[in-house]
Amino acid sequence: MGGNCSDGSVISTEQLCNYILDCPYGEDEEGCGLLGEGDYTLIYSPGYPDNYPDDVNVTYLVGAEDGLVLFVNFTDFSTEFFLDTVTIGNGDDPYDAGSEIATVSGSSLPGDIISNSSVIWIRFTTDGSDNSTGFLAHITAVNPEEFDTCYNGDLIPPSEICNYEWFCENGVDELG
Ligand SMILES: [Ca+2]
Ligand SMILES: [Ca+2]
Ligand SMILES: [Ca+2]
Repeated sequence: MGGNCSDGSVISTEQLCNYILDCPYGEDEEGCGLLGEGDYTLIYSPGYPDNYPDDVNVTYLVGAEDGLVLFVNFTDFSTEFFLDTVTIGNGDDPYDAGSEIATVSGSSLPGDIISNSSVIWIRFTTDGSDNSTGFLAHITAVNPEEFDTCYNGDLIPPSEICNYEWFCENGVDELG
């Protein structure tokens, strides 16, 4: 390793396995330790808890052991609505639009999210003006068998059960 990317660009040792894709092809996050059941990591916007800069385009990658999924709980969230966004997806390819789970922005705390794969990507992009404090997320590796599911198989975060809002397409999370 030594901090060099395959295209010749140089990164510091702190940038290896820090959950942030620093090399152009993300090889600095390959072969890193995976979260075991109950393990968690914190992901936060650049500069947090100070304001993030303009023109951010950063991608985070978090992996858990096989068979586990990732529970994303935002504990702080403030971005410029619609223009500075956080997108979360299943797997390790942020350019695969079909893998997207959710895109969030604005000043209210997003609901909890559970992936349906053992790896997730999170991309944070901001435009050229107006910023805020960004986000702090706790990402925990969990056993999918501990959660109820929608009819389509999506796992239901406990906070979405009987909270008077439909999480599942057909509102099964609000039954009973
Ligand atoms: Ca990195
Ligand atoms: Ca902005
Ligand atoms: Ca609900």
